[in-house]
Amino acid sequence: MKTKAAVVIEPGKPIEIEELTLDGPRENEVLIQYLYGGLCHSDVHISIGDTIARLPMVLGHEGAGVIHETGPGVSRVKPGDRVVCSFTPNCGKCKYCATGRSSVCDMSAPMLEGYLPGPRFPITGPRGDYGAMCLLGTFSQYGVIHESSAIKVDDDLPLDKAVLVGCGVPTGWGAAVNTGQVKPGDYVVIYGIGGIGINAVQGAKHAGASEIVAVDPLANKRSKARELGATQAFATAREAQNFIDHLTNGQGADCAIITTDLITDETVTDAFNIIGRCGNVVLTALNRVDEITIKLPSAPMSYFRKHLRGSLYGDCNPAVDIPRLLRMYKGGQIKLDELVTKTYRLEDVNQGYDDLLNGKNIRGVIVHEH
Ligand code: CXF
Ligand code: ZN
Repeated sequence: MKTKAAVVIEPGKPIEIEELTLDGPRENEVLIQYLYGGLCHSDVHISIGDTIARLPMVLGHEGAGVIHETGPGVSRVKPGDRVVCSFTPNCGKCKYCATGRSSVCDMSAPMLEGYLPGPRFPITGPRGDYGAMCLLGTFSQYGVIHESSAIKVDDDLPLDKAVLVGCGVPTGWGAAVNTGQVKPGDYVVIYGIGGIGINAVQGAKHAGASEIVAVDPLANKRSKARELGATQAFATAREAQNFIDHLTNGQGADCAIITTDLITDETVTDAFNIIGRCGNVVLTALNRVDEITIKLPSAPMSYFRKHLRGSLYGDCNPAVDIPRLLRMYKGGQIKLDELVTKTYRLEDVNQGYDDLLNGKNIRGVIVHEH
């Protein structure tokens, strides 16, 4: 069948809309009609060239839609099911899935090459085989994905909001709750209030933090952070450091979460200095894999038992945590409606990313036309 999709052909060039050909679902694969795709920063990293991926690639790793067809052997979903996509498949059998760490499932290794197990590329077009971001490619009207990338959700959920639980919400929420191990009464500092940082605010609030300090140079981001649970919001790391020093009598924060688009060694140093003994610094940003972004003195790590922790998908297990977060949304324990700043047509994907890069959006969402 044919599908219209947003594709990165060459880094540094605008994202292009192309009509591509989609093969039918094979063993353990499903055909999904995407209804919504979230504009997460990780996709634009590829089009800019900050992240090296196999090209051409259909972008989009936050998606929600309806299952249209299932291949042989599929048991997790059936035609007609409404699903939110997980940006990592979870095979359930590898060492990591079997030990509750399915965000790093073996099957997710080719996220940036974008092929299904095989290797197999169900999307083809004028430039040959097309990869699909995170084995999804949600900036396409249709996709063929592994059944474990599709998480069935309740029929009454608004998918235009639930789509954000595919990446941004668990990545931020889990960075505080899981990776940062925030506890009731803790002092937490969050650097960068975008699609991830705002959900780290929500996670820290959920975990019962007493003080949630948001750091972002943009006033609109600081005000959104306050709206969703930040107790303080500063434009600079220096102001946050002064506040925490004063508040804790120099003892430092319990957790610092870095959710800026790209990490600089300056921000890592700020975060390292703001935490106290046994504190956690959580890193979610995605720089180029070979770039050195951490320059720290090691002795204070030992003396003061400080931890630096990398976090992927907020260390969540998507198959259980996507439904969990959606239950919490229904129960009013986590906000989604307030996260969406603007919706876009697929053809306006470059505008959506310009708005993101210019700091206008907390979250933008593509609404597919069918
Ligand atoms: C990323 C993780 C690395 C591959 C692309 C998606 N996660 C969040 O945006
Ligand atoms: Zn993402």
